[in-house]
Amino acid sequence: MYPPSRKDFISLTLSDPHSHTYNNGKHRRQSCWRKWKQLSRLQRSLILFLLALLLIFGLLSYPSITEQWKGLSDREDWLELNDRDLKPVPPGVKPVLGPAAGKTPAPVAGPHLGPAVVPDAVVPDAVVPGAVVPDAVVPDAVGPVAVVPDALGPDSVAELKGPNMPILAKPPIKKKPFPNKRGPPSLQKGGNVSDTVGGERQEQEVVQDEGEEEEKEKKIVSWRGAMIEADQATEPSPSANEKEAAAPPAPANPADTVPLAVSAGAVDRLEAVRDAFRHAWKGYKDYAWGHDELKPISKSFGEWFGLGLTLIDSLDTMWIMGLKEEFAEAKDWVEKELSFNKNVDVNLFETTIRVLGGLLSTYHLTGDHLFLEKAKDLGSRLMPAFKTPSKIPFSDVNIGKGTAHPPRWTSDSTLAEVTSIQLEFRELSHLTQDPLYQEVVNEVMKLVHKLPGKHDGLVPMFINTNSGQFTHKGVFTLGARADSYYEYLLKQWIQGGKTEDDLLEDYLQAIEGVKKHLVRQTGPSRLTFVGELSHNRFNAKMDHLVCFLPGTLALGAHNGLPGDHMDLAVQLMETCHQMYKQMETGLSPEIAHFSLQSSDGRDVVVKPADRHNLLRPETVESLFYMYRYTKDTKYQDWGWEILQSFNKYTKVSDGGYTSINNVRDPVNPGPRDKMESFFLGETLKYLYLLFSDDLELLSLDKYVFNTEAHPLPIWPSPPK
Ligand code: DMJ
Repeated sequence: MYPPSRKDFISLTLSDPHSHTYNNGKHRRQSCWRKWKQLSRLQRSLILFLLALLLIFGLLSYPSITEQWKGLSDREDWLELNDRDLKPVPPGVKPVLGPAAGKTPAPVAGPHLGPAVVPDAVVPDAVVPGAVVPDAVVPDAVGPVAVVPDALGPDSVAELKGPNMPILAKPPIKKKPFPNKRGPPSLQKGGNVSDTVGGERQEQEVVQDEGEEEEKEKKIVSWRGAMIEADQATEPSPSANEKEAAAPPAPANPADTVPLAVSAGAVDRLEAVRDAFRHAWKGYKDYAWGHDELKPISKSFGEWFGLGLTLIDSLDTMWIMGLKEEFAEAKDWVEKELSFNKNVDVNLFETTIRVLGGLLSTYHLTGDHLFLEKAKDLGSRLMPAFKTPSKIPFSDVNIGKGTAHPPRWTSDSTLAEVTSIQLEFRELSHLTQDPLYQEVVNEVMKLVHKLPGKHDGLVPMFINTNSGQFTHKGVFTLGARADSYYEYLLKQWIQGGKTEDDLLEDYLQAIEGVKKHLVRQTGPSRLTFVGELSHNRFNAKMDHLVCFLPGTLALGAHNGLPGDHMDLAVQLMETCHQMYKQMETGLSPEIAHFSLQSSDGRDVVVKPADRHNLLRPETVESLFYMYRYTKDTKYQDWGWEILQSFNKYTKVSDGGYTSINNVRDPVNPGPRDKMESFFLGETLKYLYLLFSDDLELLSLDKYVFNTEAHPLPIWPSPPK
């Protein structure tokens, strides 16, 4: 795309200017031979010598080239890892990908990563201002974005065929490094061993059998086709699995019975969510079984930790939805295939909220000790993360070796990561009677509670594992890297029976800080939003991630906290709804910017690099809380619109849903070929709970949801 400014090679043309007239291979060979013979002996010797030199040089440089490739793939690992919410930003030149700031970098990034230019004012110390970094790793305070390459590359972007007819080009054919794992666990012998070794994440991808590949080549997948199918699927399905529409499987522990909501007005929407789940599950089962994530467009999978993330994240959702058969086959995989005894580096936070949280909640819902045993095994393997000078845990743990370390580029941990593992570890102590789990995470909260550097209860985004001090001070957000700190302050307080005053104090102070420094209204329509503060400069931008806040505020108000928290929740809920409604696809962008001047035409402005949607749950999560507490059916209607948009623009015809590149382009939303595990673990679960009118279906007075939507029991209050 950007040609080199100077040629770094010299071309030597030996051919006859008329040689293009030879189109016969034999003639060409003869001609070459003739030319060779015409050369003098000296010339021939020189050429042979040069060729020999080239060969030797090639052989000698082979190891270093492979090293470079390894380095490159490490960097891809790093980039892919950073396509997550809460990864630390590497220091110095690490994020520089391209030849120059502002230009499209070499295509080393994973499929989701577009580059962005980091402006000086908002960059944490670790990032070189002006460097080109992938959008997913740009701290949330980062502003304008330079270039976003299409996620799937030029070969796979949708192209227009006929008037307004978007067609998905055939996904690139990939090498087939592993036999395809399809279907139920009986076909999966040995299929779950992660290839992640020594802390390096190696993304694995497979495609289906070659025969099927040929078939696929013939078939052009129509995006419009997927949308049509999806439209039909959002209609209440008359054939929808009636046998499963009854009660969920009876829990082993009758005390944990979860009744299925079937009230008349809600049943069709509930069934539509179950249909969506089944469709997502079908894709996962067919093309990614036992692996971390489905790549629904290429019909392959992505591996992050090699722990069957999607499967485990989905367990309690299936139980809640009463999907017995799906649950049974997933349980079988957990029993026979899931092993934590593997040499793999996992992220402490992600593994805790998705895997440990998923296992614990499934244990509570089912009473099946299999899940508790797995949770105990995993919990004990995560403990080495806490062996740091400061007791602030490292971000990464090798669960096979029992070693832990920070990311390669820093000794910092992300604040939200170290303060959003508490619900799960505390629950593990409760269940095992081993106080150690609770002690290590409570220690983190105690340290953060007393730490200087907060701004009216708002916390910086990083904390150092050596010093235990905040770093990169001065940037305050409720979005990525800080979000679930606030969520877990309240939820730990609720989990513990509302007895831990420090948690409540920190939460109340933080919400005051949010109101004072971060809450503003847009000029045109007075929409209330939560912006960011960067070294005292207000930035009118809000991550979709912040849409957890209305739900959390409502939860607090329901638990006796000030009524104005609920008022703010109502206003923010409206804004999150508008972030969907004002987009052409009806789906929210990853980040919204808000207009402060009333003369500005629109309230919500989306920058090119922020137009993607990763199937995130935060808005439907908050809609669930808002509906539970207000009974205002508009919240259900808003959720219903969102489900329909997911079905229209993200549903992939052969199974699964995909994150998309552009919520503003309904003709070509640009599939990204990834279904995040939280779509099944959170998004669909919260939609299901939102449409249910049964207040006893995971009562909010009995359960507290972890940040990955896994319900954990609220402990009984100790006698006073
Ligand atoms: C989930 O993994 C969790 O909800 C986390 O707290 C935030 N990011 C994703 C969903 O967006």
